[in-house]
Amino acid sequence: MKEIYYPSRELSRQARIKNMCEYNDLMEWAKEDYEGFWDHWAKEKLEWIEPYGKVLDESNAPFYKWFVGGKLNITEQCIDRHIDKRKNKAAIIFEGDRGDKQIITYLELYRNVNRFANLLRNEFGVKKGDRVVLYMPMIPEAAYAMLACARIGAIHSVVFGGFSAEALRDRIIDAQAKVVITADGAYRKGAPYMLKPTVDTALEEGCDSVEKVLVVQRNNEDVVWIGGRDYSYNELIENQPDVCEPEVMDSEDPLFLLYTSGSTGKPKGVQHSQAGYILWAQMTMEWVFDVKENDTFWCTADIGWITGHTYIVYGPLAAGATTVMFEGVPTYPDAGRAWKMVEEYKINQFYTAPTAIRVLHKLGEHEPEKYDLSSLRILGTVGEPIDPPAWKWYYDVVGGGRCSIVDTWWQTETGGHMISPLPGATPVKPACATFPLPGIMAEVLERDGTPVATGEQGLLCITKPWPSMIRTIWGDPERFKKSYFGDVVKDGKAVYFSGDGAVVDEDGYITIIGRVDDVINVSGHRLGTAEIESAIKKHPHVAEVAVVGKPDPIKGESIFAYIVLKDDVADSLGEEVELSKEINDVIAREIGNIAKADAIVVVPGLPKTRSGKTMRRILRAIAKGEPITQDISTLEDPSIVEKIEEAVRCAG
Ligand code: 6R9
Repeated sequence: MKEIYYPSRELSRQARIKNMCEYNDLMEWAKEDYEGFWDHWAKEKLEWIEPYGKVLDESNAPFYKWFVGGKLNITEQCIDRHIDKRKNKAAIIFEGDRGDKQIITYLELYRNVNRFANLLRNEFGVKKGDRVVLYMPMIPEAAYAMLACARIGAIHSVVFGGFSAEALRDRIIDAQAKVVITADGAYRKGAPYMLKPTVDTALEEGCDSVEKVLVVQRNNEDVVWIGGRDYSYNELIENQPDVCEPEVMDSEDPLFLLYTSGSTGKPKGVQHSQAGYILWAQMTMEWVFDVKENDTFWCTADIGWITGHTYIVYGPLAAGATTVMFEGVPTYPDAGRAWKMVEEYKINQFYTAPTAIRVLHKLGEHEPEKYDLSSLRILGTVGEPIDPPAWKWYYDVVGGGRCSIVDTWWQTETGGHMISPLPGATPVKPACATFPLPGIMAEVLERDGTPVATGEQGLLCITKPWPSMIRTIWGDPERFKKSYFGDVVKDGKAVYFSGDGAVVDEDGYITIIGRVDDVINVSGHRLGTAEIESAIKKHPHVAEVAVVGKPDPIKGESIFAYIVLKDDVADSLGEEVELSKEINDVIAREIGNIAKADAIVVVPGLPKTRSGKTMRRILRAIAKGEPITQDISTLEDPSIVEKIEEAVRCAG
């Protein structure tokens, strides 16, 4: 039996959902009248240009449509509607790596976004439906660029700045982007780093769709300019008018693509649409973070991930809150940086990943005590399972035992939170995501759709469509169906399977175990084993490779690669250290530094079944140093297991 932490009376009193009775009522309402439930919120929360006719169209499942026929522009939801009441309120507080600061009011945000939108529309000819790739640092212009695209109906696709030129190129080509927006570079740990050269390399091959590159000058380091292709944002923005007519968008028009890793093949362009996404982004800000008029909200994610999309840009702005954007890292110049910022800006909600919590804990266990963190009310965690010690430290030391912790489970595909405690209502068990949010039908099932037995691990599914869900995979509707609706059938209907395993306890609490497919979660970053393997295969000496995740005390998981060398080199190569370095260089080139392997072990072969399938479970067990419990007699060559164990022992 785990300890239970109840929300303080103070937090419950002021929260929108104040207790479990209110939660149950909302859930009952959604169960009894699903469409009525969502109809209510869509009418209450969203600014419509034209009303929708139908709440949910399930006729072409799983290609669900929400708020069918409605017209809106979500930048009006995020900006215009706040101008009357909040024009002088801070929309974005920006803190640069080196401590430089900028406050952008809602009125300034309005102007900056409108001017940016005019630039794209008038100077670059970007139209509704065109794709614009962003390869940006964490600066306000990144948020302006996303919103400017939304203003004119262009589909943005943000690529995380840590991805390599090859990875960027793949995404540009898949999206057939017309424009790339980047910066010369930015600052990290006190020093400039560069982005534009990576864009230049990406565009060297196969990116014929790209007509123009817009460069924000952030660090003013020298970059190469290609005439007729590259333009300076800082120069072009000067002459743009302050007002840009918003494009009238259909509820279901695509808003953005965000590439994420799956268990097979190349990253997939997760496509989100307008109305449903913004509705849930705003509602979760209100329900899960209980954001209030004078709150200052800080999510430490990068805008290159879904967390940055929904909880730095769209959610906080739709809710009319003040959102903090930070260019640097929370450990520079020291482990107190984040806490110093909390004190200075009187942050009320702080949202980060377990990896960051573990690093900050390790580097500065008592560091939070040096700062006044009394403004904090709600602490959030996301991206990977949190372990009880990290949870406890977050609760006791960062939150001073006063704050609610919301362990939010969700995914790129879900658009916003799915399972999370409600800060004023849910009695929390440490390191447990607790219950689905009102309106979200999350269940832990067996493959045949029956609920899993209490305490047993099952498949985490969402059994009814929800407004902010993925609409399709860009350009590959079949893959969309197969990836998400191909595994679990409930009552004769294919339901959304997340790829995660979970357990339900005797009180109905859901604990997320982690991915049960071939996706690895390193520091909260999702990486496909297939993707890393195909990168490693580009090394000329590699014949075969299998990659697995190994539990890591800080990063959650680390990457462990088993390599089989080609026959002609196998004997002559003695230097594994050199080879490891070369292989990691290949990974860095093909994907980015975040996908580098922590261990690379040369083995004589892989454990394969007679049908040729690699038994990853065996490889995972060996990486962990665990005894092999599964039956290996069905392997093509059972003796290989011992040889692999031996190779790992020698390498270790
Ligand atoms: C938002 C985001 C999604 C995967 C997801 C799961 C893991 C996210 C979690 C969590 C345990 C949580 N995950 N939140 N695991 N507890 N609170 O991270 O999206 O990058 O698509 O990753 O992250 O494995 O399937 P994304």
